[in-house]
Amino acid sequence: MDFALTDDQAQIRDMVRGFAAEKIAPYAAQWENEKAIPRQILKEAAELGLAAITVREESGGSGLSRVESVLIFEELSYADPVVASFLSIHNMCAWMIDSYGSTEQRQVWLPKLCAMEQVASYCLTEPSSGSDAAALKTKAVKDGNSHYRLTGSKAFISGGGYSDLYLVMCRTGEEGPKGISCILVETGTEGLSFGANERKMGWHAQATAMVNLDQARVPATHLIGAEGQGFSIAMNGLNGGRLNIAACSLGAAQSALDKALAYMKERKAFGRNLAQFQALQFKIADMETELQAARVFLYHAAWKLSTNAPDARKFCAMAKRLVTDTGFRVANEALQIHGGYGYLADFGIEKIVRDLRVHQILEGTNEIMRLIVARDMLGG
Ligand code: FAD
Ligand code: 2MC
Repeated sequence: MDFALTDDQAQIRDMVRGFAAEKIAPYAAQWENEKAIPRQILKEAAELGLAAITVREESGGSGLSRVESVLIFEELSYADPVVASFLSIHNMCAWMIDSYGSTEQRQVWLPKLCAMEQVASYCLTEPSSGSDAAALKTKAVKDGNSHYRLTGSKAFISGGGYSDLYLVMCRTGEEGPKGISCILVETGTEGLSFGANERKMGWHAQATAMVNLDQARVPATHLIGAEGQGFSIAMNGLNGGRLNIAACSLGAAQSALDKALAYMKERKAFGRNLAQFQALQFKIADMETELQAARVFLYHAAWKLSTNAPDARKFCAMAKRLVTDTGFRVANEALQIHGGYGYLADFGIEKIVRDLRVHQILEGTNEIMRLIVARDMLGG
C-alpha cells in the first residue's frame, strides 16, 4: 500500500494547479456575474488534455485513470467549482462515447470533444423523474431505418442552450431501465429547443435549462451502444461523474479552509487574533481532519473504479455522499469563521457555500447514494 502520488501524478496536479490559479481563479467572480463561462477558457483547458481526461489516448484523449481525474478536478475546483464541475460533465460525456461508441462514432465525435470545439451535456433528468431515473418518458421512435424521432423534455440540463452535443437518455422500448437508449442530439437539430436559463442558488456561470425535443429527427447512427443499453451507459458514466463532483467539493472546501486560516491570523477580537481562540482552533482541526479523511476515501474510491473492482459502484456512491457532505460542512464553517464578512461576496466564501450545496443534490442525491450503498450491502 502506497499513499504517495507518483511523480507523474504530482506533475499533473502541479500543472493543473498553475493553470487554474492563473486562468480561472482571477475570473471566477466575473464569470459568475456574467453568467457564462467563456468558450476560450474551455479550449485552453482542452489543450492541456482536461476535456477528455479518461478518454483513451488512441481516441485522442489523455488516457489517464480515475485517480488522476479526481486530482485534476480537486485542483480546478480550488480555483472555481463552477468551471470545474462543468468540465466534469463534459468529461463524463466524452468517456461515455469513447467507452460505448463504435469506432466510427469515436472518430466522428471525439476529436471535437477532446478539443472542446464541441461541448457536451448529459440529459437524464426529466420534469417528473429525477431520482427515479429509469422512469423517464422521453421517447425515440424509428423514422424509417435511418432516423429516430425524439419527443420529450429533459429538466435541469447543465449546459442546456450552451452546449453543442446532448447525450439524451430516451425510451426506445419497454418500461423501466431495459427500455432506455442513449442518443446524441446536435444543436441545430430541428425540433430541439431550450427553456430559459434557470435562476438558481449557485453555479451561476453555468447555464441550467430544459432541453425540449419535439419530433426531433436524428440519424440512427447517433445511437450509442445498442438499443436498451442506455441506462447502463448512463449509470456507468455517473460512477466516474460522482467521483469527479466529489473532487469538486473537496477542492473548493480546501480553498474555503485556507481562506479561513489566513483570516484567523489577521482578524482581531477581544485584543487577540481569532487564531488564538481555542474554540476556533478546535474547529479548524476538525475541518482539516474531516477533509483529509474525505480525500483519502475519494482517492481510494477512484482507485476502485480504475481497477474495475467489483464494489466500485458502491465506493463511488459512498465517496460522493461523504465528500460532498463534508465539503459543504467545511465550507459553511469557513464562512462562520469569517463572521459577517463571510456573508459578503467580496470575501469569496459565500460563493463556495452556494456552489457546493448543489453537489449534495445532483449526479444522484445523497439519499440515492445511501440507497445504492444499502442495496449493495443487503444484496437487493
Ligand atoms: P426527486 O427525485 O424528486 O427527489 C426529491 C427528494 O426526495 C430528494 O431529497 C431525494 O433525495 C428524495 N428521494 C427521492 N427518492 C428517494 C428514495 N427512494 N429514498 C429516499 N429519498 C428519496 N440532471 C441531468 O440529467 N443532467 C444535468 O446536467 C443536470 N444538471 C443539474 C444542475 C443543477 C443545478 C441541478 C439542481 C440539477 C441538475 N440535474 C441534472 C438534475 C439532478 O440530477 C436532479 O435534480 C437530482 O437527480 C434529483 O432529482 P429531482 O430534483 O427530481 O428530485
Ligand atoms: N453503475 C452501473 N450500473 C448501474 C448503476 C451504477 N451506479 N446503478 C444501476 N445500475 C444498473 C443495475 O445494475 C441494473 O442493471 P442490471 O439489471 O443489468 O443488473 C440497472 O442499472 C437498473 O438498476 P436498478 O435495478 O438498481 O434500477 P432502479 O430503478 O431500482 O434504481 C437508481 C436505479 C436509483 C440507482 C438510479 O436511477 C439512480 O442512480 N438514480 C439517480 C439519478 C441520477 O443520478 N441522476 C443524475 C443526473 S446527471 C446530473 O445531475 C448532472 C449534473 C450531470
